[in-house]
Amino acid sequence: MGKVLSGIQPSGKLTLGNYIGAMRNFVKLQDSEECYFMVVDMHAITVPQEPEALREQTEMVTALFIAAGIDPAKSNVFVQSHVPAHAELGWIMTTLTGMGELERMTQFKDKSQGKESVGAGLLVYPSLMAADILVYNADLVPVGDDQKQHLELTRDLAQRFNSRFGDYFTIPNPYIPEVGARIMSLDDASKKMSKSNPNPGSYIALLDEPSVIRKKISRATTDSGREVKYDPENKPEISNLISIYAQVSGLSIPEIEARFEGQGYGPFKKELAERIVELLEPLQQRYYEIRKSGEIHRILKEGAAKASLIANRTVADVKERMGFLAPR
Ligand code: AQP
Repeated sequence: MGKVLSGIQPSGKLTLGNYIGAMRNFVKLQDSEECYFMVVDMHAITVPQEPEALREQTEMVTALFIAAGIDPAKSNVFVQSHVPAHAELGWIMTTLTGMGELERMTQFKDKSQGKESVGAGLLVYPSLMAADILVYNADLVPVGDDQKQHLELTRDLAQRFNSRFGDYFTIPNPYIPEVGARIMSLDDASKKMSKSNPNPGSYIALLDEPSVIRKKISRATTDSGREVKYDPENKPEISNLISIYAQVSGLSIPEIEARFEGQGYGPFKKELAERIVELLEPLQQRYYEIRKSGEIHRILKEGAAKASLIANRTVADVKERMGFLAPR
């Protein structure tokens, strides 16, 4: 049984991209692996957050984990800041990371672009992410395509530590879906669907009501022409919608093309909206039941207690290897 670790930031309303790219795989892995799934609130504060919204979104993401099928009896579900070992190992990893490595990160470049002032946390975020993974000696990290570069850094840092201080860390591997690893925005297929996009029309939130989903899909940008044909290079907008259709229906791309041959974008979009509604309605129902049950805090407390046992041991081992004087 391998160890699996992943997290999602409570930095907005979770999107269909988060679900298809990451959460769905969390559920798949929990039957065969030892899993750690966390709400990464310390990553969320690398951009400004409203305190009340951060608290609410942290509960919301936890409840969505459970509603999506993560079973707290099988997986450890917790909040990153409830296990302080993440921050401690995060600092240690920062000291092993080169500035050039951080400045090269595409996500840092995208998120800092055009901003007058950028917090240092946004730059060092990948070192904390490395700590999140290494603190459990995880073998596998289910993430979307956008996190691949951060995972490569994690592997480099693990190897760097091992060569300086002796073999200790497992070198983790990404677990990225073959299709659906990068769902694009509904208003611009050159950008990935993102929960912090200020335009809510650019994403489907997992908690969007059916009428909102229908409206967002009907307004989604399409390319010129009317043929439902998968051609990401020349028709990126409709290709993105076709790939979402494939993800939510389980049909293959040729099957979808054949189904809508000669029908144009209208009927395709209508059916796509219905497929998304069908997928999300039961998830939403479970979400509201979980929120009402008041179970969230108990689940998080138990998850953090179990995670802390392993994480604290790792930090103690790392400090010993690095030469920190232990308190007596
Ligand atoms: N559009 C996407 N397609 C496929 N996978 C995606 N993920 C995010 N967007 C897509 C995957 O979801 C997980 C959670 O990501 P995160 O919350 O840690 O931050 P992120 O990758 O930066 O996701 P967002 O939605 O874009 O958040 P904001 O807007 O706050 O930055 C990751 O596994 C990610 O790959």
